Amino acid sequence: MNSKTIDLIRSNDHLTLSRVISEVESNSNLDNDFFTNIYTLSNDSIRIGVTGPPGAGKSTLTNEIIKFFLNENKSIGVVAIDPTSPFTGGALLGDRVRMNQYLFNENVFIRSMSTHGDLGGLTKRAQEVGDVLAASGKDVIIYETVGVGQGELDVSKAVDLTIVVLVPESGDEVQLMKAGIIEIADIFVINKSDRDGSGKLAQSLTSILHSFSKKDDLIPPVFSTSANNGDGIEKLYNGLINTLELIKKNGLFDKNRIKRHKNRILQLVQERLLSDFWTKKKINELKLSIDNINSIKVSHYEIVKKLFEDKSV
Ligand SMILES: Nc1nc2c(ncn2[C@@H]2O[C@H](COP(=O)(O)OP(=O)(O)O)[C@@H](O)[C@H]2O)c(=O)[nH]1
Ligand SMILES: [Mg+2]
Repeated sequence: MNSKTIDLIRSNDHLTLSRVISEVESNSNLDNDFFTNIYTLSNDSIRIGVTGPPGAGKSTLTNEIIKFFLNENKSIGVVAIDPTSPFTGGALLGDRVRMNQYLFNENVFIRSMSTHGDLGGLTKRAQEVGDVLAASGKDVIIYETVGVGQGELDVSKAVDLTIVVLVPESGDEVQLMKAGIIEIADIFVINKSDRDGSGKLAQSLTSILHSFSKKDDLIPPVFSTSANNGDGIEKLYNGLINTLELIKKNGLFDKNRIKRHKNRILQLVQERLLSDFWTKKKINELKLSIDNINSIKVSHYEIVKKLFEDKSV
């Protein structure tokens, strides 16, 4: 990656962004230097996660939130990660149709990421896509993800603030607790509040949040919206800005970022160890030694020990 590419990213050239993001996704050609060079450029953006069940209205809501940021002269990057519908799938097509009003807007860049293949590296790659978008000067980066607390797909660990989107039918308090959403949400949205049951869910959610929070914790606010007609979005937007200010003031924002930074170091070390270890020869050697096993006589420890001892591969 040459310095011209970095200049193009910095100048918010969307074609270059697309190309570089594809490289991040396919893990090709990007070296240490590239990420080191964009690192200082990549810390100014606010990263927001919008997560919740499929069909809850996350894309519609994101689309509405974008309008408010644009009104404040902010630029936005969106990374949509949807395991249930990879690139060609229905929901993403829906996202594209809905969001393509921004196709020629240089202040909005929307990208879908596939979860195909290497699941383990998804959070890492999604973070790196965020780094590239941040380096292009986007003020806000929104990650839209399906579901919550699903291990590798848990983007809440990769953002400054997580919005959990529910619908009136999302279930009772016990189900919500089991789903693990209480811990990850900084803000709750009950979307589709044009439907029955929204008020009741808002009430029970608020009461769980109050009974479970510790003394100095910020209690996540609960907002009711109807994203498809814009109802409640302004309140949500103001709540979002307010929550950001609060977590910046109480130190949580910085604390989170440092934790994230440490995690990314550990993640990178793990990845390096794996890629250093798994040379082509090593992969072949493992395959051979496994293929040749036709009894259970030799201990698995012994076989693995040999793999690690052989420095010639
Ligand atoms: N009734 C109602 N429908 C909504 C609302 N928000 C979104 N929808 C619709 O719900 C469907 C799924 O929305 P989408 O944003 O794609 O959900 P996502 O899968 O969470 O991204 C679409 O048909 C939207 O038009 C809402 O507040 N009320
Ligand atoms: Mg969506």
